[in-house]
Amino acid sequence: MSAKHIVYHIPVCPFSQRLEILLALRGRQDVIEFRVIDITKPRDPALLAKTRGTTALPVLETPDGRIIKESLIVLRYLDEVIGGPPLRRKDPVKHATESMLITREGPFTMAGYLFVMNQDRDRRDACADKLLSIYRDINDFLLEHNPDGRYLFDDFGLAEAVFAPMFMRFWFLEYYEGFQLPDTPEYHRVRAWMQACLSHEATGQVTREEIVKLYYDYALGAGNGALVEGRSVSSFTFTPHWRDRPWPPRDKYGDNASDEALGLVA
Ligand SMILES: N[C@@H](CCC(=O)N[C@@H](CS)C(=O)NCC(=O)O)C(=O)O
Repeated sequence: MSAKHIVYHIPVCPFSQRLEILLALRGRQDVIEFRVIDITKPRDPALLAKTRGTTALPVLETPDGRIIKESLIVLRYLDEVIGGPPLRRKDPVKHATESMLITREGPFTMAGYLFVMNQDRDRRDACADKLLSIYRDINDFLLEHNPDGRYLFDDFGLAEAVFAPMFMRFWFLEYYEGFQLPDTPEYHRVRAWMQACLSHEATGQVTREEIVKLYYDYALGAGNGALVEGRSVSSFTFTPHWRDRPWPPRDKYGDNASDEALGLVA
């Protein structure tokens, strides 16, 4: 791959991190020019014209101007066009197996995001149960295909690049919901997989502190840079930098913190 591809993205976005993980694994961060989009501001009409009106990111623009959307598709595309050992398994049965695991990412992501965004304390247990049922399903899948390993197969591959960013985002559940995987056998295999993904050197693009601070508004039910009632700055803002802000309150069901208390205004 010679000419540069462009990826329009939102820093800290898990879907975009999938692509960053692939580049880190290949040591080829040079092949993509990442252009940062501020989700708290109106979208540039020129970009909207390219995407034909859709706003979800990441979006990849090929050197000849074609637009490719959806992180799983962009990931598979880049896996093919960037030189080096592919993330996807070459063996057709193994590739089918990793693809079956990847079909779980949508429901998994949805369950985690609905949980963090839930504002009704009485629905908390139902949200946790839903997410735990998916963890158990993944646990069972991993036991079926590689009972004694850490990854789905021998090493970090396509399924790991897809799930690792979500395991990291779900640090917001630990912080805002006190959610932990129970220490019982039905979660041991998925916990080992999760830990292997989180400790892999190619997944270090974001930190727990960054996620907890930026996703505070999600914990109040406001996603995608939307403003929480009574606030004038989104927790997704670029300035002040998240490092310079205090940790948000853990109790998402209590009083909402102000812009000032969150360190969002000078
Ligand atoms: N299914 C999409 C989801 C992408 C997505 O939801 N991205 C979020 C950022 S994490 C986004 O762009 N939100 C802003 C918007 O949708 O306008 C993918 O895998 O690429």
